Amino acid sequence: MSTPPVSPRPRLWLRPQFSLGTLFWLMLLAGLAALWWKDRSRLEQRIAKLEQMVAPTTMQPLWGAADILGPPDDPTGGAGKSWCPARSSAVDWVEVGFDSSVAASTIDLYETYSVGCVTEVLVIDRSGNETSIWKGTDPTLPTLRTGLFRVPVPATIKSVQRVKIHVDSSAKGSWACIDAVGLTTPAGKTRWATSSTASTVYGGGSLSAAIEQDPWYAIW
Ligand SMILES: [Ca+2]
Repeated sequence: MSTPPVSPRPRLWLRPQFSLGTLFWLMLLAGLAALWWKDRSRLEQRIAKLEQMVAPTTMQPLWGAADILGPPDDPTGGAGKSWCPARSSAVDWVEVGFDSSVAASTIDLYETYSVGCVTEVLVIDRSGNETSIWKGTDPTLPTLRTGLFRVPVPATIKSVQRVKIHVDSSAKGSWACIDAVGLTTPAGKTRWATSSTASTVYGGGSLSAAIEQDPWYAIW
């Protein structure tokens, strides 16, 4: 009489089995780990906030060369988001550049703090030649501490990419600051300055600034 074949016994590691008790403990451990992680993240956020309150490390410099770049962002004239010369009663200048030449009909000067201090506006071509397009007594009237001076661009100037602005605050006795400089086309489109160099800067910061352009491969 022959012995019946014995079927192969399945390997235990292929069939993991957990009791309900084991599953319960595993779920409890996972829940506790999630709660610990969430609580730790909140604690880190609170510590970072407290550190920032006690010793701010991300404070933005104010009144610098960079503060004349881009669209206006100093609506009160006292927020520090304007280029400001070092001295309150002095003659100074600031030069701004744009990404490309613009067939502008006006150069828009967003003056702040001591409004009405512009004495001359010049356009600089690619060879560095300066052409004065306005000179005189700044007619801009302040609204609180802001004022917009639209300087007409003569028809002889076909395009603008660099502008130099002279200010004199001697008669006002207070800082002649500029929030932004725009080039507005006859169609009403405005481009904003992307680089600047100044004679002096309030607070001893850098005399020049530029908005970094994204490299061509950034679009990918
Ligand atoms: Ca500004």
